[in-house]
Amino acid sequence: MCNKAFIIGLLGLVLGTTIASAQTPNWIWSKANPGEDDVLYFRKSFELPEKIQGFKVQFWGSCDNVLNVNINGQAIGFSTEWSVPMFHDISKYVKPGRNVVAIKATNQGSFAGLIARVTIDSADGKSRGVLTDESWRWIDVTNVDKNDPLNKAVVLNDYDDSKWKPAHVLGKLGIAPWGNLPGGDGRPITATPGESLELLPGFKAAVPDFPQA
Ligand SMILES: [Ca+2]
Repeated sequence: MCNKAFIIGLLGLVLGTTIASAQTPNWIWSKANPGEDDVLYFRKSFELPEKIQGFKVQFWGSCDNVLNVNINGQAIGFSTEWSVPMFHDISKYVKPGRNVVAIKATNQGSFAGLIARVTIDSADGKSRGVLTDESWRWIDVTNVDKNDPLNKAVVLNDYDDSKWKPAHVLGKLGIAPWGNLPGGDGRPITATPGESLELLPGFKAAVPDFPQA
């Protein structure tokens, strides 16, 4: 089964690489050489039009090592395993006008990075992405007590992050040591049966029978 899953994953990777293009987010952090126990907040705002009925807005993201995600001041979830990105429908958390994504990103040794994408699909079929890049801003809260009011303030929409620094871009999704991630192509993370794989012209899906281990 592992081998079959690997082959299907590989096919997905080929398709994903083709589809990615301009919607590819970046791994970001405060600097190229992270602190072993860095705790950072990142923020990014994006605008939605007055009428957002029928909009589907989704969050995808990962952090080496831990991320806690807030949308407009509401905690939507966290992940402690970078190889298993978060994927959430956040349509009910967004609103017309300015929206803010605030992420607490914690390193637990060695490499550190944060990657995220907010996909906005409007009712008329248009799609755009808010991707991690140098426009995201950060502060270092490694030495701020977890009970400090700052922790609650920085996730709120009206918090003034104008003095925060721009993120340092480590590279596009796909770089080492993380490689490609499930859902990195912007599609929902679901198991894909071999029969329903969408293939490029000239390709056929084949799942070889491997001997059982
Ligand atoms: Ca790490």
